Amino acid sequence: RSRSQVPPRELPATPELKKHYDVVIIGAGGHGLATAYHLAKTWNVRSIAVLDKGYLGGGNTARNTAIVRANYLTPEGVAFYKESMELFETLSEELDFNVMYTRKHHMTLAHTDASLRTMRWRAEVNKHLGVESELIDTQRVAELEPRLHVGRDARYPILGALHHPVGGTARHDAVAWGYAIRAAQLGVEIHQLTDVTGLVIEGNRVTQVLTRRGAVGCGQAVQAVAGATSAVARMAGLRLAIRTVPLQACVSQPVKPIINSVIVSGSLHCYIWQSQRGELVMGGAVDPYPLWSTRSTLEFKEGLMAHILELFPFLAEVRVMRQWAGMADMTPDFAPIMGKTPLDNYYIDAGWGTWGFKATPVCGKRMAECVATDRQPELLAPFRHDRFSRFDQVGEAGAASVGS
Ligand code: PYC
Repeated sequence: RSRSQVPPRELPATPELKKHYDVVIIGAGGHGLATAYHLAKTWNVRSIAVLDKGYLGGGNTARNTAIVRANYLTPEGVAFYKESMELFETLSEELDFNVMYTRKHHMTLAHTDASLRTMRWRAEVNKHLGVESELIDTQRVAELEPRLHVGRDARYPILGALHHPVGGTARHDAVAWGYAIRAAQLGVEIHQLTDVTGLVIEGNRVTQVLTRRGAVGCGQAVQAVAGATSAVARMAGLRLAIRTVPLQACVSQPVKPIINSVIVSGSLHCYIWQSQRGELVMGGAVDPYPLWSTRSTLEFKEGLMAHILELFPFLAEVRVMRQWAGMADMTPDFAPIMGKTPLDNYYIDAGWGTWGFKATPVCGKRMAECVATDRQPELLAPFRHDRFSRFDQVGEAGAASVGS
């Protein structure tokens, strides 16, 4: 196609903040932007403002490690992430913006009989719901990832793995920018550096969103602020079953292609994959204490590397280039909190712990449906905020990668 046909890749200039919008979305991360895009595109809502205290895609969207997969444990979780993976497959075409979605073999290693059992369980649930997953033995693991140390002399020898051949990665910033640019072209206003300081509630409705740039009236409001969920929910008078803890990660200096797949070890609390630039992307479990901080620690790096080197001893000379942390809003059942709330016109997209990025497309699509129809979509029904008081939890802990 000719240069004049290339769609815009920049955000249009931001207009003045208006006094009222049909929908105000708090949080210009991937989820908020995807919701705005689908509200505008699918449901023809054109008066939408997305507000963010920082810059777009600058919170947890910028801090995750870009892995996408659907190999969850519960039927509810698998169905949800399956739809997200399907949307990822065509997202670059949908947005006419290259989100660098790349399929990679995803292997969750089992080092104990107990984890082999969980992997088999996940594989069976996955297959039943049409998600490609299977339990494989050590020899097959070695064929797929020849440089992985699979010897019996390892401290925790690898007994097998849950193999998810359709897992992958996508460029997290590109996902946020793609949704933002296309939403803005449809008339969505994205107001960065616009902290929300309070909500005015009249009757059972949020009527105004207070920002440091003034009050904004709203027909409906959505919060999608991973990491700050509890603070914003409190403005709406909601107390959620969420505990916020840092989740750290790091990348190495770039090296030539040496690792093909995404490798996760729940027992060793680590995961690793290699980016298109050659950097090794690595992370571990959440920090063992609640904290609102995105600082990263030496303790994390030392602990993580000890485990990474058990899997790939030859990486000992590779240098870590940078490290960081995001804020993980952990729920007791390791599943999100989504959809309608006790307020008539307030909707929530939260509880993203260590599993939020891969849900971005499905959240956008289904949260937009929820807001536009004012009904909880079937796919989101299991994730209602009040499931904890109804003893109806989703129980996804066995599939939360290394999140616990
Ligand atoms: O759920 O795949 C995952 C994941 C990897 C790192 C953090 N979460």
